[in-house]
Amino acid sequence: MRRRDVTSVACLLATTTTALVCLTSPAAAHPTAEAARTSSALPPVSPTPQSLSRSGSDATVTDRVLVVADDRTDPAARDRLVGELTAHGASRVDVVAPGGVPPAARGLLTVRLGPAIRPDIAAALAGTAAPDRAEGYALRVSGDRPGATIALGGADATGQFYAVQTLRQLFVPADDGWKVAGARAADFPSMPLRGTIEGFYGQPWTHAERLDQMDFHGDVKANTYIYAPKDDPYHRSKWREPYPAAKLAELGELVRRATANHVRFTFAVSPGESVCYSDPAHRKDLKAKLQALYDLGTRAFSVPLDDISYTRWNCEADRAAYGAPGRQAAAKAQVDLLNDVQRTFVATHEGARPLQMVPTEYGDLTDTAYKQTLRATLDPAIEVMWTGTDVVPPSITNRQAEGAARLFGRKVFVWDNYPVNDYWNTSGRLLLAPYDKREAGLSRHLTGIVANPMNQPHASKVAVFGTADFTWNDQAYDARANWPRAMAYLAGGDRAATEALLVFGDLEHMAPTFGATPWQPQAPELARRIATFWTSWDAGDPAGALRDLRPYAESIEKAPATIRGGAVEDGFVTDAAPWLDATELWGRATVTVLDALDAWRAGDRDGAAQLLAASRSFQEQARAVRVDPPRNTWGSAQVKVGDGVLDTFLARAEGRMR
Ligand code: GDL
Repeated sequence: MRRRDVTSVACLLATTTTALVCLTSPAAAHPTAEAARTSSALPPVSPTPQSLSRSGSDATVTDRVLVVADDRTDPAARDRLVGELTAHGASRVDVVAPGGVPPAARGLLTVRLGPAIRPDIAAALAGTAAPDRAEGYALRVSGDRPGATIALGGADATGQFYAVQTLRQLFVPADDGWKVAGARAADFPSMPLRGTIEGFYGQPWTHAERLDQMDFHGDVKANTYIYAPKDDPYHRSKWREPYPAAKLAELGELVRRATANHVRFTFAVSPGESVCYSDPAHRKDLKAKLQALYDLGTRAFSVPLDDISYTRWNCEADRAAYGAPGRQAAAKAQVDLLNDVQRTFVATHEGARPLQMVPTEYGDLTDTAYKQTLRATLDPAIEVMWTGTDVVPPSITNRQAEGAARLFGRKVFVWDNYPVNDYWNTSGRLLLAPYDKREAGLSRHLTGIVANPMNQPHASKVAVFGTADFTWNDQAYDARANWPRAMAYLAGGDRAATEALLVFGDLEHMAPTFGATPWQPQAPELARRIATFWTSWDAGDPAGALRDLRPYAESIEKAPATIRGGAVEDGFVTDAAPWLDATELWGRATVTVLDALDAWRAGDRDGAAQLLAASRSFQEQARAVRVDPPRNTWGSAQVKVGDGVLDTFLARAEGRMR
């Protein structure tokens, strides 16, 4: 299991924001780390806790640490805790029972992990009560010597695991080892369902990529991963056929990895292309498919009915059962099937969570005979998904979510089509803008949100990191603050790599919709700097204009090498490879055009002409970079980098030299 030891605190002025951003950094002896240790600022924790404050002095991680646990302690939380302590200075971690703390424990760091109501934990929490909410926890670090104590108390097992995930982000480097920031937290998620739905078209993620995603979900306190890849034939076209043994074995491993991260592996089957709703044999096959996954440990199931034709039947029997095809008849047939699965499969299987479904009308707020039938007759226990308006919504508001709840007769579960890049407008794009434009307060109207990611799983983490933060604490969510933290996570806390990712992310910032207007702009930071450049240039200060823009142009050119330098997770580098290649060339073209402008300004027309020719050549090479082999449905495509901003600037600069 890959573990990122994101550790010490360092603050920097993020290149693309005006906010002071605190990042984790592995540089133990860094002067800013020393400052952070003695100041009262706590390291940033993501997702943002409902409450987090300083409780006193930091606790030193001693060479030997005691973990006090018993059979009510969540094993996954305990294992992760031991791993984190070992990675942060403990050479020996002894796990002992609450009654078995040795007298020699004085002077050792003691970490108490388990239910918040366990008496020794309740005492050590010293009034920091664990919220009585599913997945909630309380944490208190008391650094008073001798014998510093950390209490990690969960409202349930998942809460314990999340307490450890918060603790993981509180390690700070000390002169001769590690400390844990003296903090107290009382925390819980705002939305019950948080995570991703692998629900895109095109090449599904590989098994290894999914395993990595389960760890990532655990790290960001996301509890849901829905397995629904459109191009897994056994999920859709061959839904009646059982998985081959080898594939089933993989799914079993995935379920175990999900469980170890407190992620609900949610298995989806999409029968809508060929199902005969009224046919008992079809229903039997559907339940057999679910049963196979139940046997592997899956306890959450979904039957998506999106992207199918619902105005024709797949069999004559359905005409006899539900009447002439049409919206209302389709809803009747779907409800008949789904209620049957809920009542005779889900309700009869111990531990199974309510069935989830995706309606065929999933992306609008229009009342229709289809939705009327669903809200009147679909079992109230069933979760209904909804994508927001327009399939790829430019925003999701409280009003819209309330409207969707009214239409479907229950709070809906959002299938959020960001950062998915399987539709035509995303051709040649990575979508690296932060998760944004979802209104605070949505937790009152939704049961949750899952992001539909890109075919590139590692690159998707930028947006999913934000989705996890928003769904955990929508009131506190700040897209601009979240974005550098997401990049820092991908960069393992390395400052230079984080800054390079921010520069690169700005060039892949455009988020299209199905229509002509993107919902997030391309390269906003570069655009801002270019606007300033032309203002200075036109105001008669070309030297100042060049001096100000040049470092940023150089940072574009250098970002790919820094991102490839080792700190950023390998998968991201692989996902982004063609975009990194193109970015380096666009950066070189930009730096060279600035040199040309400089020569021109100094009256060196020949030099300017030569540099311009060199810049054009870099631009040509950049335009020739393609995504190949493609993972996406749009096939081979030209790689887009800062398009509409960078290329426009280069053309305008050239125009100035005529
Ligand atoms: C859709 C599909 C989804 C696809 C997305 C973007 C839903 C419910 N279904 O309509 O599989 O990835 O658009 O193309 O969103």
